[in-house]
Order: sequence, then structure tokens, then C-alpha cells
Amino acid sequence: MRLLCCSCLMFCLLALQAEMPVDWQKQVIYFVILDRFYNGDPSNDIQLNPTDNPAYTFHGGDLAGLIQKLPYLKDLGITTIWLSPIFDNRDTSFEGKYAYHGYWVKDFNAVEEHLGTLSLFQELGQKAKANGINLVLDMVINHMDYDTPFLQQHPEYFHDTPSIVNWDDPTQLLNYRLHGLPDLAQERPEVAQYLMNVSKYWIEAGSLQGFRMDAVKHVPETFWSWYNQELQKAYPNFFLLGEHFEGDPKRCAVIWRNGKFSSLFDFPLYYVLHRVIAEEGTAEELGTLFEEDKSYANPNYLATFLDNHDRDRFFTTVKGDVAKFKLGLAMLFSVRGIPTLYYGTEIAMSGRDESHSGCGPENRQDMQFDPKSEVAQNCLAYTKALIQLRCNSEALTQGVQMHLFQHRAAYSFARISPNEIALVVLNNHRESQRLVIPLAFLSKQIPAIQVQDPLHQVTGQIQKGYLVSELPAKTCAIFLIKASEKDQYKTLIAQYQIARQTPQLIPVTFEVEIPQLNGQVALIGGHSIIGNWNPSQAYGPMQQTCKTTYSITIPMPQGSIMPYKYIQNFQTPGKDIIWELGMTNRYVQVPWEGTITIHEVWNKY
Ligand SMILES: [Ca+2]
Ligand SMILES: [Ca+2]
Ligand SMILES: [Ca+2]
Repeated sequence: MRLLCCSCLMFCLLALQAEMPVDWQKQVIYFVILDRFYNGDPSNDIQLNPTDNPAYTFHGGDLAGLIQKLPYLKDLGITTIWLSPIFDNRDTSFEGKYAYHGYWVKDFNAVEEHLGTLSLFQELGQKAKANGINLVLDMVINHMDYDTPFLQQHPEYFHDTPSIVNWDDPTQLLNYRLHGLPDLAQERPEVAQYLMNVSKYWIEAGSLQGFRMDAVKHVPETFWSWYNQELQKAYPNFFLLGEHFEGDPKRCAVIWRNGKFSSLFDFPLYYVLHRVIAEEGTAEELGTLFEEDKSYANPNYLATFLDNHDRDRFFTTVKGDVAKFKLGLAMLFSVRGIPTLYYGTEIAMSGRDESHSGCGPENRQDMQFDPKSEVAQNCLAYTKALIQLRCNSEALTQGVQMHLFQHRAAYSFARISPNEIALVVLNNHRESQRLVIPLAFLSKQIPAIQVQDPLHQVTGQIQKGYLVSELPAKTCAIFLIKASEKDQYKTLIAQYQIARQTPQLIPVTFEVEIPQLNGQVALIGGHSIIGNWNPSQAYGPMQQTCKTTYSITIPMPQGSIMPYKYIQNFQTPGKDIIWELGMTNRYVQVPWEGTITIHEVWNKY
């Protein structure tokens, strides 16, 4: 009897677990291009022409191969697979290129014969679920193959348009052919319903938990809004991840909200991480970017990434510098958002994208299992450790992200969750740095303790409202601090969110020395308070306080970060504005309380 009760309870618990909605901010996504992942069944391989460029041909990877490699993915620790399209694609080459990638759909109602069968796709869905892995399928709504038979059967389903040539023209972006591919007319009710029906069919067939939506920019926002809401109604918590190729967070926030997506790829962060880690960008760019997080309903649901099938592999971007590569990974797994790995990034695969290589995409090579190189093994172990660290951390998965500190070669932020705080410090310098990070808003909440990051072998000391840490060159330290009592940080999170929404104004005094003055001096920058870089709206004129010093006090929102510069000839009729020289902007980090005075010299270089 007792045994029976136990097994009943166990069954109920398992059933409950199975039905628990997926918390998408806790996921680690892994993107697989099926044809390039693992060949589990050579009998479905295509017979190729020896003159074909191997970069553009089918390589034999398939559904059977992915099923065989599920244990590898489980061991890596990822929790969600984003799978390239499995629909039946064109069979022959087009201008020397084959549809190995899956984006040239011939028939939405069948599985591509080189990838496997419907029953294998169903088996994948079930086996992934049994392994605790969610399946997100790439859905191609914008277009079909160049000469799909569907074009003859239903010509009215497509726009009768040429290829997109002007990428700034919104009409062309929506209704013209993307790289010559016939463009579906989603504004027609019968087309919208057709796309809805095939979508639902594949959700059921593959026991899917989500779609990655291709080419968001090329499909009307009104369609996305309807389609995403319909699917959410039919499948609550179904994940709709949009690929909106856009570097401006404000524009991303608009399409995310209006299109009713669950998530968007974080292209703005992708660009900034590349500039900061791989190029000459200052770490201050991170602060300016995260300042825009308030545009989003919840930035924890952005899908963050370092590379993908359309971009250079990140190991190539950092020119094979392992320290920079690992710095990128550490940031990917600690900043807000859902980390998304491209297959092979965990073993530091390299390769340029199609537009850079000149001889076909080098960034879509065959996945290597059991790599022999020391670098690959090192990066694999490091990625696994980061995934484990993140998945076991409440702060890193769910924490609200708060800016702490920025400098040219250093950046620091906190992730605050009810039971844990993560303090993350990036030393982007080529030498070690002793960093003193003001904990500002957190200073009253965190006791004076020593903190440790065993993964990066770094320690830090928290004292008098500061975190002090000596970081080796090119290191990102992640310090986790558990709350001693339950729910200790709940009030802090609430206070922080209120302060972000309705910040108090802090008086910030700017003083600038200008030996030779032209006209009046003003301050201008990237915020409406200081003119949004529009000289006629700049904040001024500044007042002369002694011989060559000019000063002004500006009320600024607490905790905010603003880029700015000084200008001369402000509101001087007949004279052109004189801008401070120098490629990079100045940045002000407005404190949470008190006042601040900044004294600096006009930049002539
Ligand atoms: Ca095969
Ligand atoms: Ca086919
Ligand atoms: Ca279109």
C-alpha cells in the first residue's frame, strides 16, 4: 500500500514536471544545421556532381545523426535545440548551390528526403523531450524555392515582384523577392491560413516547443501579430523567436512588441560585443547599449549570440585569440538574455561567412566530434563549465541586470535575483588591472566579504560599498553571492525597478577648460536632456567660472549613462558649430544619490 502511494506520488510528480511550462530565460539554445551536424544514415545522401563546390553541397548530415548525437548535447548541458528547416527543399542545384541549409522550401508538407523521414522527425521530438531538451524549429514564412511547383499551382499566393535591390525601401523589403526567392503574400487571408495550418501541423508532428522565425523584416508586422497570437492561443508558452536583423535596440523593441514575439535575437549586443572584444571599441559601449534595455518589456528574453550561420564564426572574428574568445563566451553566459550557441562554437570552430570568404560559406563546416586540438578541448571544457555555472545560478538565469561601472577597458554589472546576486567584472585590457567597482545601489545589501570565482580563479573583496578585484588580462570574473535569508533581495529588485522607471534627478556639474574660446560653450549628447546630438538642442551656454573654465549643472536621471561631448559656437549666428575632436565620446555615469562634479579639458585631438 505504502509502495503504491510512493509510486503514485512519483507518477504525479513526473506528470507535473512534464507539463511545467518552459521558462525560456533559463534556457541555453544550440543551433544545428542538420546537413552539417552528423551523418547518421549514408543511404539518404545525395549523389553529387564532382564539379560542385563542396561549400554549397549537401554533406549528408540528417535527423538520424542528430538523434544519435543527443547524448553529446545533453552532456554539453544545452537545454534547447534550434533546428534548421526540415521541410522538403529543391532537389537540384541553383546557380551551383544546393538547398542543404533548408531555406529553399519546395513543399511545406513533406520532410526533405536527404534529411530523413516524418517518423524520424517525430522520433527526434520525442527523444529530445525524454532527454529534457526542447525543440525549436526554423520556420520559413517569407518565401519559397525559386521554382517550387506551388508557384504554378497557386501563383496568386505570391507577389509578382522582382528581387530586392534597394534595402532601404520598406516596400521592397516586404514585397520583393529576397535574393530572387518567390515572395509569399501573407496579407492574403488564404495565404495566412495556409501558413498557419502548416505551422500547426509541424508543431504537432515534432512535439515542438517553439519556432525560430526567419526573415522577420520581410514579412508584415500585422501578419506577425496575428500569427504569433494565434499560435500562443493554441499552444500556450510556445516560443516564437524572431530573426530581425537590426542593430538598433529601440527598433528591435518596437517589432518585438508590435509583432507579439516571445523573443528576438539580440543583434545590437552581437555588434557591441564584437566591437568591444574583437575590435577597438571601448567597453563603455556596453554601458550605452544596456542603458537601452529599458526599451524592452523584459530583456532577459532576448536571444543572445556571438555568431551564427550568416556571420563569421566568433573564433575567426577574434583572429584565433583564445583569451578573447573565452571572454566572449563568459559574457554570453553572464549577461541578461538566453545564450544561443552555434554548433561548433563550443570547440572554437573557425570560418568566414559567405560574403567575406569569396568561395562559399566557411562558417558552415561539418561538426567535429571528439576534436583532437588542445584549443578545441580547452574551449569545450570551458563552455561546459559556463553552461553549468549559468544553469545552476538563479541570478545568471533570472536576475535583473544592473549597471555598476564602466571604463575604456573594463565593464561591470550585477544580476539581482531574490536569492542570489551575481557580480560580473570584465577586464578587456591586455594587461591585468586592479579594479575598484562602486556597488552603488547594492552597497547596503552586500556584506563585507571575500568573493571567489573558481572558474576563472579570481577573488574579490567587498568593503565599504566597493568590490575590489585584481583581474588578469582579458578576463571576465563572475562572483555569485547567495542571500543568507530567503527573499532577501526582493525589496532591492523592486526599488531598482521603480528607480529605473521613474528616476530621481541628480545634479551633475560639468567643468571644462578651454584656453581659446570661440562663441559660447554647450554640452551635447545621446539623451533628450542633452539634445540627442542635435546642436540646436544642446544644453548651454556654460558659464565662465574662472579664466578658462566653463561650468554648467544639469539634472540627470539617477543611475543612467550618457555619451556626450562639448561644442563651441553654440547659438552663435553665422558661425558653424565647433565639435570637440576625437573619435570616441565622453561618458557620464550618473550616481544613485548625492551630487557629482566632472572636470575635464577640451579635446583638441
Ligand atoms: Ca545522410
Ligand atoms: Ca527535396
Ligand atoms: Ca516578403
